[in-house]
Amino acid sequence: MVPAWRLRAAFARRLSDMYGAEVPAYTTLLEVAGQVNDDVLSKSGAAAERLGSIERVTAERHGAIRVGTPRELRQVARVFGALGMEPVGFYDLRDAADSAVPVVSTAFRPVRAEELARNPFRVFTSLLTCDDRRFFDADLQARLQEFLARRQLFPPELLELAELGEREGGLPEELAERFLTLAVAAFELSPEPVDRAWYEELEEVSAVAADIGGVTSTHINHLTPRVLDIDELYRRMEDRGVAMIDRIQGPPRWDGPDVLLRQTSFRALAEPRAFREPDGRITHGSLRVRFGEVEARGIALTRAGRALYDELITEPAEVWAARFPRTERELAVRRLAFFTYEPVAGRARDGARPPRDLAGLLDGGWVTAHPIVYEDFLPRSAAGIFQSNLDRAGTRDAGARAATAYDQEWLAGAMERPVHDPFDLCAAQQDRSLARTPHALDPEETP
Ligand code: OOG
Ligand code: NI
Repeated sequence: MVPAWRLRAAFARRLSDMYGAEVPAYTTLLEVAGQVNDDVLSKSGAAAERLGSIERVTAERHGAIRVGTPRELRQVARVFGALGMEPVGFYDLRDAADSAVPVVSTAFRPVRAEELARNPFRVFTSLLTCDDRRFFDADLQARLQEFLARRQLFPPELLELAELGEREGGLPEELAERFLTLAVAAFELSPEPVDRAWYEELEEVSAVAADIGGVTSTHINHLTPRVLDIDELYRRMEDRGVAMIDRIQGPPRWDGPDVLLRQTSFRALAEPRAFREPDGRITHGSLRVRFGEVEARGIALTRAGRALYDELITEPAEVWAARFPRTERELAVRRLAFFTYEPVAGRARDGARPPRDLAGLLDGGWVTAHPIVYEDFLPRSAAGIFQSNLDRAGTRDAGARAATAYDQEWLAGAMERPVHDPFDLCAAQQDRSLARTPHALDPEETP
């Protein structure tokens, strides 16, 4: 039996090999990321591994895919389910960008700490909002939905294997091989000619809509490695002549703790594609859709920490430096970030009584705090990544609305499975660690 986590690790590896063969610039990115990580590790030693072992960080990737219908989303959830990846979080990108990005999204990923440590592969997954009148009029919506209803992204054999794998928590060796082959193939760029007129009609509205609903298959849109120093990586990519987008998204560079997520990308590259012209001829052209992205991860913030982040991120960097906590201790004591807490063995030997507040326990050496890594995404960065890779802004009718009220509950219903709340997952992990600590905190001290 091949357990889900081994399927996940193998899937991530094979997807990476496939994507490297399709997008050579991705291989350059991996090379530079590997060099930066080696350098940070030899310079900083153990500190470099505070937010994950170098094995985890080296293998770590996130992918992005985009689908057209709730049915396709339900199917993709089943494929990821067999890989031990569950939907976490709800992101509405429709208002987060100036360009037309008519999607709502979630991220599929492992949720338990042991599973994340084995392989944290995650996929940012977006669903086209076909019934949003700001983007699609009734006629276009009808034709789009008809087109999407006719296509099949995942062969029935893949879905059956996925169902079996999810039910059993893994697959027997032979079926595992078949499942992985079919799953990787489902995310490959299809050689099927693109209907030029249809693609261009959708592109007028939104390049994202064309990428999703203008073709008969889905594909991995980017695959993102994790790097330990993203500013250094940015410099080295530019030195190699790769034009990066003009900034790193997320928290500013500073000498305090890394929090949440910093990301940057290079522009989409023109890839050769076949087209079917209106007169039926097949021609060869190119599309600029897929790009390269890289990220650095930091500590997960609590709701209060996130509110502070959202407030300060719109301010100049000096305001951030003046107001955001500069140490992990302050993040912990002010309950702005998530940690697991571990009692220090032997500390009670001299008979002293432990204090009952977190600051006292930390400062007196009774417990140590280990940061919980942020495993999710940031809507503003995600929208920025979408937008920076679009040639055209598309169109949007500001007065109109969607027929469906898209939210986390709607998404869960569409997938027929619960969507986890990222804050709740971290809080539960922190609480479990505190419950194992023999030091009782005052009730009002409980994080
Ligand atoms: C997804 C963009 C969002 C991220 O890392 O924030 C994303 C897409 O382009 O489909 O991947
Ligand atoms: Ni991404």
